[in-house]
Amino acid sequence: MFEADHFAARILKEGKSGYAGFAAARLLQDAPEFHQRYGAKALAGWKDNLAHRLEEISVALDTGHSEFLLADIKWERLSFQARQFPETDLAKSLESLASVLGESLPEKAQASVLGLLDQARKSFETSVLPTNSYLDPAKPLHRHAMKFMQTVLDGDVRKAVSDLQELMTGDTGPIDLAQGVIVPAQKEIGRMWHNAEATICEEHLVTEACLQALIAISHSCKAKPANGKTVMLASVAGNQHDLGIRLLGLDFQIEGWRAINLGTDMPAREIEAAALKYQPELVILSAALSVQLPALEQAVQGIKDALAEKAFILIGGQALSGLDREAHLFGANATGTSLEQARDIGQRLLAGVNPG
Ligand code: B12
Repeated sequence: MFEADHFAARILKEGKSGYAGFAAARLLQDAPEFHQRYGAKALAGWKDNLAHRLEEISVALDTGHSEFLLADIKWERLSFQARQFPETDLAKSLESLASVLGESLPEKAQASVLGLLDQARKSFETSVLPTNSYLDPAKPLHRHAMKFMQTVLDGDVRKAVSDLQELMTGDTGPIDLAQGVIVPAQKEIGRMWHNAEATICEEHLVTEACLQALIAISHSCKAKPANGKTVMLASVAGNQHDLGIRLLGLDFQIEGWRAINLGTDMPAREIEAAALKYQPELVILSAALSVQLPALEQAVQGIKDALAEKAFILIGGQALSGLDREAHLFGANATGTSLEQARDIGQRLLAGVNPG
């Protein structure tokens, strides 16, 4: 953690398109081989890439946390490796960015921005290795995940889903099945796509089948009688990931909660309107990437405006890992990154204990 610099964060956020355009143009001028390597869209592609990077740097400066930025760069280095593009191209792009920002940022904002970029460039000194498979053939449920993926990729989604439903017995409940089979299959196909071991189509097929499987078990499993409480869930604006909130929603439904799942990419004002309509006791907001943290903050504010202190606001998701000890981040009542944390808060709310 380092000292946040909100001034520099704002300048980068508002100027990202211009800075990224200049830096991409300089990059292609200094490294003409990029034209051949990245084709006709080289300039536009690198401009988008650098604009995204500036957004990440801006969030890092706002929160005082650089780990997301470094994790995202690592993620991109692995993508480059897998697709046989030189990782050094990414390092060069950061150099162009640093040189443009060094010339154009107000002096007051320079030290923190250039310091972060320097840290990012130094991260290339440590090599990165592709992630190993999430699936361990020694684990029975993982073997089912492998079979599920194979059946889907063979083109029989109905069979893949019904085979999975048959595994639901007294010992293996819907959440065990989701956590033991569906989530590992989803993570594995994501990893395979990232490592260029699966195509985009294969990734989309399995991702869709995972969602269908979760929906199918949601409708066929038993739930406790209604407990009169409502939980509302949403992935904040910009967040396209929804398996996590679907899984949390299912866990609450099984416990007898009414679960209102607003789904992905939900703007703060829509979340606010839904909060007024459904009057939830608990709101769960999810963010997957650091660049979604400003949207998360806005959504928390919107719910507080709508419901004052009436709803308990729990924020989480992968974007919060590392920040989950900051319980009241963005004005929320609690921060968490796991299903178990959300479940625990739900149980305490049901018992009339303030979990905050
Ligand atoms: C599937 C997937 C996608 C799918 C999502 C489809 C869908 N309908 O959900 C698609 C293809 C759309 C996608 C897109 C992208 N993705 Co993606 N994706 C994944 C993947 C492979 C699986 C996600 C998943 O479903 N996991 C299973 C669920 C159950 O886990 P979960 O979402 O984390 O939720 C759990 C917990 O986090 C927690 N939780 C979640 N929300 C909340 C909220 C609260 C309050 C609490 C308490 C807990 C909680 O509970 C859940 C239960 O365990 C992950 C890799 C991974 N290992 O997770 C990457 C991953 C999340 N994606 C990533 C990236 C980078 C992207 C893209 C930028 C890729 C790209 N270049 O296009 C885009 C960005 C899209 C966007 N704007 O949001 C990165 C994020 C890294 C980071 N933190 O910065 C990951 C981690 C991959 C990686 N290894 O780096 N992705």
